Amino acid sequence: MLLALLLTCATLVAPARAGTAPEVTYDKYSLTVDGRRIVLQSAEFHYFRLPSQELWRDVMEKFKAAGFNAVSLYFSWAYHSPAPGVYDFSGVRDVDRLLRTAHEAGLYVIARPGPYINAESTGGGFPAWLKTVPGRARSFEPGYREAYREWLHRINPIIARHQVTDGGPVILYNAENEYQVNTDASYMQDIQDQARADGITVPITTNDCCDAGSWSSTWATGPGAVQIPGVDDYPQSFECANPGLWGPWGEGLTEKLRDDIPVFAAEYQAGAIDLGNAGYDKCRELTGPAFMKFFYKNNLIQTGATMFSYYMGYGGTNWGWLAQPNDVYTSYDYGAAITEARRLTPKYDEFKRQGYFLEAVAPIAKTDALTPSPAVPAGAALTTVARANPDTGTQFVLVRHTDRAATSADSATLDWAAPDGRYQVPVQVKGRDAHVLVAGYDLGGQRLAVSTSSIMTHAAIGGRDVALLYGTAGAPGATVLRYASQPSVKVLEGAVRVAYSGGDLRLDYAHEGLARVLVTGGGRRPVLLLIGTDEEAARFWRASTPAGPVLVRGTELVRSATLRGDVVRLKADTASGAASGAAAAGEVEVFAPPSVKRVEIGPSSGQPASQGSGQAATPSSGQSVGGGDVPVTRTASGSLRGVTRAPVPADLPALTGWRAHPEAPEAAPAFDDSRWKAADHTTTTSPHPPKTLPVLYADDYGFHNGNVWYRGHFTATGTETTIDLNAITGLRGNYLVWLNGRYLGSAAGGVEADSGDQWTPPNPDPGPGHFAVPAGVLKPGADNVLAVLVANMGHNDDWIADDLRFKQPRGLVAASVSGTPIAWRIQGTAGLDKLRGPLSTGGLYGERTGWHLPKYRDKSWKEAAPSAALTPGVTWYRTSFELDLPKGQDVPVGLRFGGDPSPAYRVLIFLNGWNVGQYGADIGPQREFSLPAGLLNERGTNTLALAVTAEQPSAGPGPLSLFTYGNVRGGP
Ligand code: IPT
Repeated sequence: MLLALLLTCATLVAPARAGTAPEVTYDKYSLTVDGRRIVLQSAEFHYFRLPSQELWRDVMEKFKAAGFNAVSLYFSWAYHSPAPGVYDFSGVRDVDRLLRTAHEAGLYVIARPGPYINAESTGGGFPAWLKTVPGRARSFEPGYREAYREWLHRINPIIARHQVTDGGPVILYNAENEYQVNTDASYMQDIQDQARADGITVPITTNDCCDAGSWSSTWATGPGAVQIPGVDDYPQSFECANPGLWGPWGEGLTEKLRDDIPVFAAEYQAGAIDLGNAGYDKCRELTGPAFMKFFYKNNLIQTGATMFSYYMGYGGTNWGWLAQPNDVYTSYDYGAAITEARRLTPKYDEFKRQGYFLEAVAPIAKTDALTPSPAVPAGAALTTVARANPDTGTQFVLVRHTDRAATSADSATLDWAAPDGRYQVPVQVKGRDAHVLVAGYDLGGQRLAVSTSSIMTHAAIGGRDVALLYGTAGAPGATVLRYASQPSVKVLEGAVRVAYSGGDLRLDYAHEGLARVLVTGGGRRPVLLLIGTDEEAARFWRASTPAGPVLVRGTELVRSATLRGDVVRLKADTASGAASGAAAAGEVEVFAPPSVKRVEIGPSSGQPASQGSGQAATPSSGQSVGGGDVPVTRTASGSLRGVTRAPVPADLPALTGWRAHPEAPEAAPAFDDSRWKAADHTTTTSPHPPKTLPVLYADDYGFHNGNVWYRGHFTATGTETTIDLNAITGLRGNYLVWLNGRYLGSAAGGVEADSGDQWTPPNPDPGPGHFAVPAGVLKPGADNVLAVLVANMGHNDDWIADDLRFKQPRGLVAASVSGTPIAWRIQGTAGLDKLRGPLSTGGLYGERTGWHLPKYRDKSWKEAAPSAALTPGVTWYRTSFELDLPKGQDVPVGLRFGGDPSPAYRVLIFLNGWNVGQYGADIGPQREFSLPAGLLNERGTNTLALAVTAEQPSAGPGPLSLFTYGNVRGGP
């Protein structure tokens, strides 16, 4: 028995021996990677929502710079597979490069290839062709089984060759996604068996939703059980319109699912989908720093969680037809810490404060609950919760309001029985906040007895410790350090009271600005204490170099640093500097070893300069393309302080020279549709039986994305009076109808709610459109043509694994012209755009003819701006513009619609041929669209094309303009 136990422990936590491959193990406390316990601090990123490989690096470097040590990656099957057996992993779909980039950025990877991913992505990640495959999706049924195995056998080997055991970044493999409805153990087991067969050796996880008991604990040892189940938590809900909410969906404490595994917050809310069209700024507020401080710290200390993956770290864009139509529009900004345009927000600052702490203070990776926690005086409005590391004794104490929702400022003196003695120390919680305080900690060469400031980070730099502590502006703080004899203390900046007695050096202060205290002697190496407010602390960056860490105060972002000779070289982004007139704004201060005398800012010298940013400078050149030398002076703190160079302003051209062309020749009776597919199926594999024959479901004819055209030919008797149609488009979709070239009007298409589910039968009349046959339009005895343009807004997800929603048809689902037989033809996307992939291009005439592509010659089109009046149908606009954005700077550019949006039209936006979004009052609240570098030619010609579908006469969607989201010197 004992031997068995020992063996189990050995297999779970054995550190890698020298010379063997690193391995990923775990015990009840935490993951151990290559012999080192880690707190997993991961953020979610969807490469498919950022179609620009160079920008993947930017996002991941920003994650790393915030103290994340991992990135969680869904892989979207739909993004890679246009048809059964056809897969593409090139260009923006090059996931080998993605995984390499993660590795280069210094991040571990949680690989989440589904097969089902949800993610508000079309089909929940399922390719639409899967809708025509028999066998219930997300089950072990034949049909689906062959299909998902095909995907896994394509994606798994790529993931496998990037595992940590092979020198790559992948440490975990997540099977399926929130698979808690209609669960099928054989399926769940098979996903894991396929992964193992394909060479996946790292632990397998899964993310449970809602009912944390289901999959993980009930079947903990049976078929389908994974090694490390985790839980998804979204305590703030998705009600962005009401950002003052406080945990409407629970306390957000991640459950411990099994005794032998760490607590794993597999998806923890870090933003929200904008269900109510409130705009993502409101979502960012709903999930802002106050929420992060309270909920994340509670989770850390109350549950002892050591595995966190925050959803989303960066949201991105539902470009093309990537969106699942019911919950999202083009932007998937998500109110995340990093915006869609890759800008950093106050949420990023909070991630950085927490992430740096988890990274620097190693004992937090292994703790048990500790009682009693430090005492709060009776009647105080505050509560403490404590944990301690069983090996070091280090204590971690959460201080928060007793009433979770309290917004008051409350203070108390804690009576703290810490490992080094008993201390009375002041704490304050101001508004919705919480603090994690530390006692009994070997902080570098120091002994921290107790502190009521939070530790952000500390580093041994040049023979001394530099420790960064912080607290709420104005709140009192006390820090006690232990010494063998009385040290000498110099308060360099700030108001700090110093007292020494019996080995305790006690500092008392209020958090204001940034206080600096230098302590030398006392039997220890020197320490520089930097004690700031939350805001001051967030201005610091920590970067590792082979010669040890450096700390940097200021700049927008420090991506990495190198030390060579007397030079520290920062790969940093700077937004302002001396040239801006506000010298202090561009200040940079570097804490490096004393041998360092010079500061350079530019591309890192250790790696090849990235595209467009020029060659790396040599230390002696004194100039570098990305920023160059920063003149510095040495401060009393021993740091180097200077002012960075400001970025060059970026000029954007006005959008002029528009040309327009009407589309929709398909509406005209004489249009030649003889090469279109005949829509003549009489059967379908769809679980939704057809209401009229032939079956008109677009997916059944291989047309899966974007608009689809139907032309129905019938020999009129002359007595037809009504045209009765029914179409399913997904939410926000519509369809337009012409008879013999006469526009009859439009109707709204059926939506997900119409598909029914396992409890409710499908709506028999999902997207009705009834049109009277106008007098004089029919040609009795001759060929009459009914033309219908149906929007396909994307495919429903399969969250409840019932097939009915996911397999809800798109396109016409019923059609009748007073009972007269109709012969149908159908046309959607023409061919596959290999560069842009299966989700970019739909079936509009202009798309089939290449009007959206840069090379199309539009000289014959008439000059007209997109604000001109619209008639029903489709009108295209094109223009081109030249950019000459400054080199070595990161200037994200957007496109803004300036007019009042109308529900009368919808606009597809193409940048250099890439569908970058959809605009319209019915589509969502979005007015600004990101034009990501990579798709955008930052120094050269760009083409914009708009396809405007108007369902009624109206003013056009213009005027349009370009704008910048920001401008920094530096960049990825
Ligand atoms: C959970 C999904 O796992 C994830 O893919 C995404 O859809 C996210 O939520 C919401 O943005 S679903 C959970 C909220 C029930």
